Amino acid sequence: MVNDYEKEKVLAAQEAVKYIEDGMVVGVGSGTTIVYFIKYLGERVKNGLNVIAVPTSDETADLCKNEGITLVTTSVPIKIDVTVDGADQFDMKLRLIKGGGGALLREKIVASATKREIIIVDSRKKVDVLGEAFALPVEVIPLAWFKVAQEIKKLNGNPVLRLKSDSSYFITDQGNYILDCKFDSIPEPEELATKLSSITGLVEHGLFINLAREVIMGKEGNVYYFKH
Ligand code: ABF
Repeated sequence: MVNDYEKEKVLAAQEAVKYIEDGMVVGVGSGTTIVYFIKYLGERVKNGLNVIAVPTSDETADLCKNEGITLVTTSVPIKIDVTVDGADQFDMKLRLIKGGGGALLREKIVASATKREIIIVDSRKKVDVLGEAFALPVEVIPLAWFKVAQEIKKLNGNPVLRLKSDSSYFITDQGNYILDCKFDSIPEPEELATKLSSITGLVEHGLFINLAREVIMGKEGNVYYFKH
């Protein structure tokens, strides 16, 4: 039985796949909403659509391969026509928190090479202020995690090293660790993003600012568009 949020993800994914055209280079995000997008993209590819996909995680690459979607995995192309990705939170300025799935570094590299970044979400992801109900993920070099954590505390964050369910360290596709950093809220994401980016040993943070062009949200049987 598919619950309401799963239906919302399906609706958003079905809507986003309409924007993929023959001959496009398509960035493919990660996460449970994107699993639906890959399925619908795969259906179109089986019906003759010709695209090249740029995956944002090893898991996404495997899913695309299973659908028979052609991939570029060696290097991110300079120009990606459209990327469809998920998010953990978005606000009305289309600022995002991403990285709940641990793929934020490649997601951001792909987003930054993309002309049109489309975010697909269920209705739980829309917030007034980022960070109140979700810890901001940041990717760190393993050697530097403790030092980076101390510096994030000075910014009033509460960083926790991400572990897997068997208590071993969560390792990203690039071999790094993730710190999940709880802030009371993030009313000025641009300011925090700048401060985080200046910490040596911090590889990338999950604040995506000026990257998303539109958010497609499923909610109660309808699809809503947010554009900036
Ligand atoms: C990725 O998947 C992330 O950046 C984000 O963490 C997550 C959203 O996942 P879901 O679609 O599973 O809610 O896009």
